[in-house]
Amino acid sequence: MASVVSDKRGTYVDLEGHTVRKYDFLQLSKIPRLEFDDPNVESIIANEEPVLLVNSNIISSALKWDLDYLKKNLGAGSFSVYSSKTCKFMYYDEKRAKQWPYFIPPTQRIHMKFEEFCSRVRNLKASDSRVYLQQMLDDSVGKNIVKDFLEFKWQWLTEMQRKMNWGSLTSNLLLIGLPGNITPVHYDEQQNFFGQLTGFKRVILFHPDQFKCLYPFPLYHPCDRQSQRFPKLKELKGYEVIVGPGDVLYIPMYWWHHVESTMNSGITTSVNFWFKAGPTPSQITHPLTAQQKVAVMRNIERMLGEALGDPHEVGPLLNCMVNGRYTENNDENDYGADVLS
Ligand SMILES: O=C(O)CCC(=O)C(=O)O
Repeated sequence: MASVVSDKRGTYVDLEGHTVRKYDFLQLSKIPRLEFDDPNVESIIANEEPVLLVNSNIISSALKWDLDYLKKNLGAGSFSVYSSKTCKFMYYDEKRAKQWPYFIPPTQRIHMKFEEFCSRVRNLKASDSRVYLQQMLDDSVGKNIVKDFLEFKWQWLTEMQRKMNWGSLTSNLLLIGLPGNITPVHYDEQQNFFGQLTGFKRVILFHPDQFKCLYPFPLYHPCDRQSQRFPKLKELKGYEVIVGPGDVLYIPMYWWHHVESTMNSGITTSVNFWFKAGPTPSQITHPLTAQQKVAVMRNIERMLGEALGDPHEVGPLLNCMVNGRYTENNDENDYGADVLS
């Protein structure tokens, strides 16, 4: 039986030597851990299933990216740092937030020099807001960082991109977090190779077919793609994995993921590789995959928003269309048509 500890922020258990949040109500299986050159890797990625790649050297040139090295080499630019009163750092779209007058931003984005971020991290008191640096890497970084970046295993990455028929690499997000920081469950519309550089993270993933249990915010909401409530938590079936320095986790597009920095491995540094989806296949086969169904739902919401001219009208119109016509318990044995006949 794993030992359990609690503090003001939550209850934790031991998972393979890592102290993580206790979520024992979730049914979680393990993600496969494979050598990056294992012959099964390609077919798993082609099937859009998550896999942890170990011993790959894909990001080994950046394993030295701890706070001291980054402080010396990251450059004098300004960095995006999110501040939160809790451990949770839920993403939201700042532009959309302006159109939702009652929306309370879950975090605040501030800009600071890397030196200031380091001093915030090193002097953080338990009562302070927590911080999470999340910055797209760009060409403002120092020359040693550029050198490390160029030494990533680009040949393998671009070969995978070509074989999977993905679109272009859109960005590399650098994430530097404190023990216990949580990125709550959400999905992205891009393919992701998520590389871990320092410290350990626990990643919980759910297949896109779990959409109905995760209740995402509407498309036009600032928290689009984030889960808003969990009434069906006990029905959820997911996967989990611990990622450590040098590991690369493939997070397929539309797969839900919760990411948590473990409590006992210090500062976590990660860098991801986001790729655009490939083109829609010319031949559609039925039944559609769960991923394709999520894309269809998003397109319907988008079209309605454009047709109605006001994103706030999408929900009422969808409800009006569905309620009593397509609700789950309204099958053909349950018409009750005789009431009015
Ligand atoms: O590492 C994290 O906290 C979140 C990363 C993430 O959600 C992503 O790369 O898509």
